[in-house]
Amino acid sequence: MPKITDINSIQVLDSRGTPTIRAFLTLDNKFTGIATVPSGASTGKYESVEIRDGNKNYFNGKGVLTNIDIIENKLKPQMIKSEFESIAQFDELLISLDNSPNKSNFGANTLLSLSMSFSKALALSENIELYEIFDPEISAYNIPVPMMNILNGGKHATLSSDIQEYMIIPLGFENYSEAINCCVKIYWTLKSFLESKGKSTSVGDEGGFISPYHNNEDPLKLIMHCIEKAGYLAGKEVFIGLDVAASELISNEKYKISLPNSKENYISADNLLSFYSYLVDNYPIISIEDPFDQDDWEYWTKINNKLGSKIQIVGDDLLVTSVNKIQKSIDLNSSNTVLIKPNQIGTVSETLNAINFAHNNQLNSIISHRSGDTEDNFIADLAVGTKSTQIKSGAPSRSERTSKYNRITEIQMINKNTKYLGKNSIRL
Ligand code: 2PG
Ligand code: MG
Repeated sequence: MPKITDINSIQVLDSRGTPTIRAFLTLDNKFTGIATVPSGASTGKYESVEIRDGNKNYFNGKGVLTNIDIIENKLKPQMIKSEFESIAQFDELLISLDNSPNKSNFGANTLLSLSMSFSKALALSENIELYEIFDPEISAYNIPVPMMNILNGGKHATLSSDIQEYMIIPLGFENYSEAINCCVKIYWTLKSFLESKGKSTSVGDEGGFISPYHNNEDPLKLIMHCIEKAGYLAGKEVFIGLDVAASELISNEKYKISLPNSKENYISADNLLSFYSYLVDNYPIISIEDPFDQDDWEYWTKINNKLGSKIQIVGDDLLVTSVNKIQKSIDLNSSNTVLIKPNQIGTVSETLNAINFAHNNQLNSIISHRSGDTEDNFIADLAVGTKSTQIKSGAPSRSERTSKYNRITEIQMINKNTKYLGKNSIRL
């Protein structure tokens, strides 16, 4: 069993210029795992807690020197020279040292940096690829379908749509490289369209363009136009997904969302549900994430009953990568797909527990980046290595987004027996 001989960490920047933690964990066989944690903007209320310095004179309070100090003085002394035979055993120690229900003592960002770097070090020392470390029972791996966010809105872009993400999903292809080619061609077509109309081609946090429309249906018309113009068949080769991130839109039980031909800015949950039904009837939408607020379980169940046999109803802020929340969603029949973000829960093994729990209950999982992300491509391996069916990593642009898609291409080169999931990725 490998022993930990050294742990170091530094403050680096994420894609928004916000400080984050990079950890280096070395085993006695000299292998070092290096990992950098991402950070969200539309964070769910029930996520594990990210801690930061809070010193307003230094990176507006967003520094992570406190976390580095915790690693150096509180965690490292407990870990150095210890042996761990699995990620689960390592994480158990992290969780017990933090000793809070939501990682608020040491911070989910602090713990995750160590959990990820330990996972990487372990894979290196076992001389296997990272994706092979997560589940030793898997022998044949799949290539997940990318969900590419090509129009950014909500908290990820100013002066844009209320809906946070308009994604294209290339289901109708035989292989991953054709699927990527399709997404890039549509993305470039969208750029040319915006240029031709004299509109801005500025991008939001996840590399997608800023929607030029105030209402939330016109972006769909634009995407349909670009799919066709790029030479693809909408509803056959390419489908559309939305992340509404509705927890960011609720106020006094109404949702701030502009509809076409309506002067009202705030609408009821009933009207929002009708809007979704209309969209699903009129566009090749196959997935809606966070359609209602994280506490609005009643309407989650309503939408899942109404549309859940036709499309994915994806729980992000609702489920926060938590087994307990997923269990509640199963009991209430509130969603049919689970979004997975390791930093929502704070350790790799708890992330794996959430994925396995979802899969054992016939729910698909989508592995997701955060809007503040880095060059670390850990989640690409996580998606392949857990047989998750889809991966959401933003637009085909900007390296913190493409590093995940590119790592999947690399995995295909390393492992010739992988198969692109295409239409089989959607379980409905
Ligand atoms: C989401 C994520 C990633 P954030 O809502 O799904 O796209 O955004 O990281 O800001 O929570
Ligand atoms: Mg989301």
